[in-house]
Amino acid sequence: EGYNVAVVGATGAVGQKMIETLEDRNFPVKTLTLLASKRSAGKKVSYKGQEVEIQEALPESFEGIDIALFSAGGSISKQLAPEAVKRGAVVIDNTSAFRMDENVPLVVPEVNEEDIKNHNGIIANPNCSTIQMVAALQPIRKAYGLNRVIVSTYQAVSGSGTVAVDELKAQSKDFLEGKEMKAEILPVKGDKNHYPIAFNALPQIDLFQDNGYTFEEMKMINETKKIMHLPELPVAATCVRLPFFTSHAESIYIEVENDGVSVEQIKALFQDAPGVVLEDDPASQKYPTPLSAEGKRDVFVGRIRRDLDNSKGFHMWVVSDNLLKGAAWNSVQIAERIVANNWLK
Ligand code: A2P
Ligand code: 11C
Repeated sequence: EGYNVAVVGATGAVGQKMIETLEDRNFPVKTLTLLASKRSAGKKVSYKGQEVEIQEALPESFEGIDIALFSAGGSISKQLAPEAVKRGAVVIDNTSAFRMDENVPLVVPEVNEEDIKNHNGIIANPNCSTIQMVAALQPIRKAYGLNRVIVSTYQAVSGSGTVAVDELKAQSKDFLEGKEMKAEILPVKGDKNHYPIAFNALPQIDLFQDNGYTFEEMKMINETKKIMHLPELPVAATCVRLPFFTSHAESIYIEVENDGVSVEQIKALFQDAPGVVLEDDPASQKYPTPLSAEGKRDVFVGRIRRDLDNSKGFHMWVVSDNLLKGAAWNSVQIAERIVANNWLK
């Protein structure tokens, strides 16, 4: 018994984690359909000790599917998600294709699980850097309100997919061997110029918009307002790619609404916040890092301190595995909430 589940983009950085997370969580899978491009058809992936063959993703692939997890890029979602919905599937889409569509709930279960029930077949999974930020902001917002948010990110290359991971490896090797580094993918495959990521920092994630912000920055800004149901919340973001493989880190400045909130009170909020773990003790040098968060489903918070000039201002450091809570786990978590609440419809 269980559900007929499809993963679209099964060979990708996120798709592989989706398969692992379904397995780790013992999700009630009746059949698992793994879909990717024609190039991957026939490759085999193991799931619970069984070999599952990858098939080319086509409209007909979704016949009989109950839940489809998409992570094969926005254009594939735009083409195939409506085909899946037409055939009765609920789509959980990990691309930016439908996130800002007002008929599509954009969900981080720790923040707005209830929005799932308004779905019309598609539920959007937010951008990875947005997810970990709103998970950390929600307990603070509930207790003390939020006046504004300013975030700077330190993002892993796996956010740009397996090709970017391979590029960082190749450049690192070339650099250490004294050879010239070849840059063909980052900062953005589809932009004109490419710069090395190895031993570097690139202040461009995704394409520049007319307002001077990148699309990644605008995703953090717009998605945060939608998920938190705070359309007027002032949010500013600077997104930077760094040369490590997994987990995004963020330096977040917030101003709360209430007066007289202490650092200890903010720390106490994270003691029982769902999905968020406090790792904060300067005396013992305890704080999360991209390596310490890798492979874990939680969002980790540390370095909480009060601003020296604004008594309502606080700074904090938030780290999470971009492929898990930022993508695969948040998607599977949405699927779990759908099943638990009978929201498949
Ligand atoms: P494939 O491996 O067959 O190209 P990543 O972001 O890690 O690079 O992964 C992208 C994912 O999207 C891969 O699973 C990739 O499959 C999949 N994909 C790319 N193009 C298509 C397509 N035309 N149809 C279905 N899946 C696709
Ligand atoms: C990155 N945040 O790290 C991006 C990847 O909108 O789902 C995820 C893109 C998205 O490059």
